[in-house]
Amino acid sequence: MINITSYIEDIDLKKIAEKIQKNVRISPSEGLLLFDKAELPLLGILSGLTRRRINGNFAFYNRNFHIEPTNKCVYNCRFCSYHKPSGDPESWEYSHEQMLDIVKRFDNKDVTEVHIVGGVHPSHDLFYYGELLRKIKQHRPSLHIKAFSAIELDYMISKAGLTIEEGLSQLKDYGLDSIPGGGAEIFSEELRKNICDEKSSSEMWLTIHETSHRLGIPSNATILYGHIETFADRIDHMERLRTLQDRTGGFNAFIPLKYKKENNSMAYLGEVSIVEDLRNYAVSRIFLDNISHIKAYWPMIGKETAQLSLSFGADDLDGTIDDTTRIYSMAGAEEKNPSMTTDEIRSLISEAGFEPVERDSLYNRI
Ligand code: V47
Ligand code: SF4
Repeated sequence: MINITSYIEDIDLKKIAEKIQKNVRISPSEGLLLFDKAELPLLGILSGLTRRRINGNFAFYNRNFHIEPTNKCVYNCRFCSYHKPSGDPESWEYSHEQMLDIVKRFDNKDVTEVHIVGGVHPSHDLFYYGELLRKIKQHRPSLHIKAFSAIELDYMISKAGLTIEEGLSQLKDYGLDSIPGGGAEIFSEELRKNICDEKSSSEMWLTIHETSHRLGIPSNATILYGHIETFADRIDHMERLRTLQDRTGGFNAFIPLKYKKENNSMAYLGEVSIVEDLRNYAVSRIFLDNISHIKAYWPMIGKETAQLSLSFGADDLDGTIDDTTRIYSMAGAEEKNPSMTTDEIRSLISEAGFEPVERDSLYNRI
């Protein structure tokens, strides 16, 4: 095997590379150094080592669709292009029947998962959403329901007058199988005050995920990057996730979400480059040594960057989607009507030199 460290001149980077080669965890300050100093090719090699150790040459995808129950939201995050106040002509709100109709459109298709995330509706509580889950499970018991960001959960559970533990355990009984990673944004309390002051705190986000893991409900984690955060803020965010994962082991995947600038009030910031996206995937893969999967969410970054990300630590492209999400197209994402056939997603992966593997929501091979 080539000793890659002999090619690295910077003494600090050389030490970090040696650690990664030996499968030794890197510290937050070493993670920061990678962000500050490591060039893209080196990050590709180092993240490739970790990626191969955890996921071999496999790249995963699933067959899924989304339901976005409403874009009405009690909050007003500065980066969000999606939410609208009640009464706005662009706002929507589906009834249970309309959402079941979306589920029924997939009756003859081999989908395995429905992803349900929307705005925080002022008048819907846990019992309203619990009934929705019950109806979906009654219609198609085998469909895995991954639903509700921690922000939606916090609101619907407190509106129902329950504790987080009671609420999550009731939702599990209604049919909740796992929780998506949204709402994490960036954990720095100072930045949260600036970009999403009203929504649940970082501490609450982490408590909800920790409680769900303890109740046997796995979840994902996200980071919103490429806005006003520093590299140190990204590392702080990942360190809080890594510490929680050491305690529970309940996170399935980490999903870096790139800030997109259309139709929101932070557009003046612009967007980071594809090089920055790839560097971010790579450092995430190396730093989060205890989260098995790094997801490149293709409707957000586009098919080509998602394909490239497989060589920078990502091992999961999420799913076929079938044109059922608007969150990113409203924020100016590459994919306006995101949809991929299984053949397309598989050849995207093979073309990049990886082996496509269809997975279920818990990353079992199908
Ligand atoms: O929390 C909102 C983000 C998230 C913008 O768990 C934006 O499998 C970029 O969490 N630019 C919701 N991002 C989506 C989400 C998600 C997506 C795919 C898969 C999974 C999963 C979870 O979308 C929000 C927020 O961080 N977001 N506005 C924007 N302008
Ligand atoms: Fe509401 Fe979520 Fe948009 Fe924030 S990001 S305004 S919580 S829909």
